[in-house]
Amino acid sequence: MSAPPSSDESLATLDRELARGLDLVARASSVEDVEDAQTSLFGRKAPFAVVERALGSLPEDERRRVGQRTNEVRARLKAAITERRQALESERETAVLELDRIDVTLPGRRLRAGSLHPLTIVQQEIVEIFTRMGYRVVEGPEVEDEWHNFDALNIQPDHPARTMMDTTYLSVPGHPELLLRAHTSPMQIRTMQAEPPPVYVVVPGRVFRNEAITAKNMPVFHQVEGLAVDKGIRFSDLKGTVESFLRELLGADLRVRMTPSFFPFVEPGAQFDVSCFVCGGSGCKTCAFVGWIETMGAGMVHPRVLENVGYNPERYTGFAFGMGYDRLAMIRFGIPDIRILWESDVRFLEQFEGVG
Ligand code: FA5
Repeated sequence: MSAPPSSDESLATLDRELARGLDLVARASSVEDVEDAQTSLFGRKAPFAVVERALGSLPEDERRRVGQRTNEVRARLKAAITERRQALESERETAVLELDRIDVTLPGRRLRAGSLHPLTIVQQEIVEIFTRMGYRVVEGPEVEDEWHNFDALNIQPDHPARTMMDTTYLSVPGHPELLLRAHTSPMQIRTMQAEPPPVYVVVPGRVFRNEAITAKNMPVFHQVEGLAVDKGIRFSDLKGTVESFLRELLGADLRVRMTPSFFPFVEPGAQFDVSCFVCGGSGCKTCAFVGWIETMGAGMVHPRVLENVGYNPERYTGFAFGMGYDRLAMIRFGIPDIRILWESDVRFLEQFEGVG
């Protein structure tokens, strides 16, 4: 250990430390800098501590002189440290306040609202129109069995309709009959099985067919099924319901056409077409030059279907319809190609902001 400093050495050290300390504190640009300066000045190994520790070994009068000076220097340095710390703390507070300042006079920032997808908009519109007419909304499974998708709907195993709806079967061990539903009509069966008549329901949902993609066809598309079974329901009820629905959805000036069609689960069966939204009926590429666009299949529920679910066809009659609403969305918004609905192109989707 080196010898303790003499009183002259100690006084010199105190002067040096005072100058060094004042300089350090003045240059501190953060509260952390001030704390570092404090440690450097008053830490256990700092020159100041050495001087303090040496006081005891000085003769009486020198000790008083050096001790007095030590107190003065400590007091000045501590005062400088406190002052600088306070100044920096209040600077920091001002900066934070400035950063958080809310200028209530600035105009608000507009929140960018997204848009509903045109398919969602049309589905909601369809459902809303039928709900107003007193129909309930139900949904059903996308994975179906052959009985609900075909047999119960009077589509026999060798019936051409079974291949017309080119169906995707699932390979689930022990369940050879499982498939992705090819239409929403199985929900006719499930609804009637679950409750007694009268029944008024619409069923929106996704359906699947093994089909080539074209401007009007997708292997995955959307249908809304409708079913009304009650006492005394007639074909004219079907016609009136569908016509007023189509006019409400697509416009009052639209021409609606009903032509005969065949589906094994209805008798008689029909198809509803609307005048082409592009050419107005004179014929163009969109309507394949016929002037009309097919919107849905429909008809009176086949008595055998009613029997299949335990309804008495002598007492109850009903109608059903099934519309592809991808195509209805195309008509509703003038979309020339079904594939656009699946591309998620933001420039296309942005056009629907505020609609629906
Ligand atoms: C059916 O699916 C019957 N279940 C409809 C029905 C219900 C008839 C109740 C009678 C009573 P269809 O296969 O025609 O029928 O399809 C109905 C609608 O789905 C068509 O009018 C069409 O708008 C739409 N559609 C059919 N295939 C496609 C496809 N690949 N892509 C887009 N839409 C399609």
